[in-house]
Amino acid sequence: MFKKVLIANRGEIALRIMRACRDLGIKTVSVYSEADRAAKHVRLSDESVCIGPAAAKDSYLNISRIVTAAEVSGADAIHPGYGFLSENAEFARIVEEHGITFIGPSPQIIDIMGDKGRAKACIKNAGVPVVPGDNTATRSLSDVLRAAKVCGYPAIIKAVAGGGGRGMAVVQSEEEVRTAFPVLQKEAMRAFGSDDVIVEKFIENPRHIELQFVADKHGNAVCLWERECSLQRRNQKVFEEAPSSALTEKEREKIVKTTTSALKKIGYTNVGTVEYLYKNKEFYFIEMNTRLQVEHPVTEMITGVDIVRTQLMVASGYHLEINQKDLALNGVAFEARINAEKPKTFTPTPGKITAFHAPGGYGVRVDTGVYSGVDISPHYDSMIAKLIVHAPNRKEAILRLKRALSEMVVEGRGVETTIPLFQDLLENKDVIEGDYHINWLENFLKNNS
Ligand code: MV4
Repeated sequence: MFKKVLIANRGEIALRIMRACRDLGIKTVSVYSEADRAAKHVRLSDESVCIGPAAAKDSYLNISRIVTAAEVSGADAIHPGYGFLSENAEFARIVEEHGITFIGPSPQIIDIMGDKGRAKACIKNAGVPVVPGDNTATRSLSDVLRAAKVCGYPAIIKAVAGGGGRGMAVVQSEEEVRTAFPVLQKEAMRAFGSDDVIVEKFIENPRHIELQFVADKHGNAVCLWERECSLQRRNQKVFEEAPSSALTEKEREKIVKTTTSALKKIGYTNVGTVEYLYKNKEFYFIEMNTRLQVEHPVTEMITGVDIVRTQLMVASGYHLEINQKDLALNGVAFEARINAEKPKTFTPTPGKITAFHAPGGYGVRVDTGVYSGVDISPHYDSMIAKLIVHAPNRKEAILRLKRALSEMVVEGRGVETTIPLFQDLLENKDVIEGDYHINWLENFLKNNS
């Protein structure tokens, strides 16, 4: 097992990783920007290294500064968390070249899964259902027109290097392809350095269901069931639940089996998430995330598996301690992302938190780096806390989440939060019944603005 781990992240996820390390007797090194000098993850780590000014490009995204911090502190592994460099294959490669373990999949897998065309071809080849369309990357208009004709309109053109909803265009006709494609190419080249695209059949109003899995270095892989992530706004997840209320036992068993055998075939190691669109009882692979995700706690609550502890164990060579047939699926968990944003427009409202009281009680978990007196910086995401609840069934989980939200106090000069949004959502019939899809929240916000 590692002796000292450097956590190349900040906020709640840095604390989450630090706690898993300390529970295993591993020393921790935190890194921080000048804006995070008073952050909680700095206070709770055994050592800390200032890696630069507030701007992420000069701190949390700066590969040489983070690797240097690992070298001078003598860390034998680096955990990237999520966001920042967590899916940067070059970072993973440089870390490994310095004889430090990158806690995550191999750089090769990160490279493949970071390219939508290669990821789709690889996973399809391993037996996973994908969206109909041509996976061959192209930058030629005639190829795009031909591929759209084959899969039929509406189609969606996706930049292979795109992600998180950027670099996509839905087209209803050949004329729209001719207009949209050159614009998408220019945006993709500027944003991602590649204008290669793939074309797929556009799936209208699907659910977004993702499967969490863990894999060791000895060929074992276990799927920790699914998460329903359809309540999103502009590709930002807002509210997640596990398991999905839309799946039957049989459907769950089938997609878990298909996904797990594919992961073993491609030799995946550490943790990851396979993202599917789900419509009319069909699953369609869209992306694989080669990192720990924000919403991992809902999976931990229903399985009892500490996913970060598992990451540390398998990264240092241990065999998985769990197997699929014994894996629990207990109850229902929800995660509400409490952000420093206006509840109706999601406009960030950074500022100093002058009062913070987290809810508690049975089945309530709050993952946060916030405390009274800390500044929510405009340089980073506006997350205040992840409020997670767990209960024997969905009805009681909703009641518990409503109760926890009513206890939560977040005050600050000019600071608003998304708490009222969740209180409204939990009164809505569709949400109470779990009857929604990826466009539901945007429609709700439009109708309730
Ligand atoms: C799609 C799709 C519909 N049909 N692909 C959004 C970003 C990336 N995760 C892929 N995305 C989509 N791909 C086909 N063929 C709809 C989306 C999509 C979406 C997917 C999941 C969750 C939220 C979304 C919001 C907008 C679009």
